[in-house]
Amino acid sequence: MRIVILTGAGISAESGMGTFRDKGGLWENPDLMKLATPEGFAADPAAVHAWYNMRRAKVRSCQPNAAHVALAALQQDPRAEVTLVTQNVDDLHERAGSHDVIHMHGTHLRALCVDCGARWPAPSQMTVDTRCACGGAARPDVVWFGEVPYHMDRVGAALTQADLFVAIGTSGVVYPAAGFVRVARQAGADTLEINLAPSERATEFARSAFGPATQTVPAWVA
Ligand code: BJW
Ligand code: ZN
Repeated sequence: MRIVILTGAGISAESGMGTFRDKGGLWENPDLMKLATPEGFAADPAAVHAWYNMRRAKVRSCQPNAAHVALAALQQDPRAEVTLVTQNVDDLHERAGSHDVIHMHGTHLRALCVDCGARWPAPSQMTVDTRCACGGAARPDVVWFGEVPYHMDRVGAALTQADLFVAIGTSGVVYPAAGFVRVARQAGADTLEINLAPSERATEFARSAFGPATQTVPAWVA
């Protein structure tokens, strides 16, 4: 069975990573248009670096949870052909043992040169003085609003061949990920939403399971 799994901030919530849009989320309703856009970075790179430095430090102190571990186990099941796509920029799937994770919104563990496009492991603290070998300024290698998410060809191909599409812990408000359920359904796949509570996209899924990911994901995989 070909399964495409899309994860969002909710899968890492119980590891202690904040979500973006939940009440009481760790980032306390960050102004994403100032922190997660190329325009916001151009206007105040120090503020953007400070936000990512804080989150980079946070993820280093967090551990993968039972939901990440269950998905890594599913990838080992010879009956399942899993494509694991995450919107998260943390590395908790990898640390739980997953391989070939498609990071469609990049990773804050890597730096990207704004001039030449070179990539290298991000230092724990990036500043406006962090420079590429070419002299260009460094930014986190993440995908901001208005930029094109990574690996969309591979994700699109997997979605059109999927037997099952599962979205876990994502609010379904950010495109193109929010449109994946529709693509999968049109390709004839079964669709399952796993979330704490029904998301914006809830009515577009054939099936759902609501509750904390550390309980619902292992229960689904079992
Ligand atoms: C739990 C839980 C627990 C809690 N257990 N669950 C109309 C149509 C199409 C596009 C657009 C449009 N209007 C505007 C656009 C463009 C824009 C967009 O979508 N804007 C919307 C706001 C409307 N999109 C873009 O610009 C994207 N690029 C693009 O479209 O390019 C064009 C193109 C596409 C494809 C091919 C060719 C061209 C880029 C979007 C980049 C988003 N970047 C960010 C920052 C990344 C770096 C970083 O992390 O800092 O990505 S923003 C932020 O939102 C981050 C996340 O990945 C993303 C999604 O958030 P997520 O994961 O869903 O988190 P939350 O907090 O929203 O939800 C948490 C969920 O967890 C909730 O549902 C909870 O219930 C649940 N939960 N605890 C289970 N314990
Ligand atoms: Zn460079």
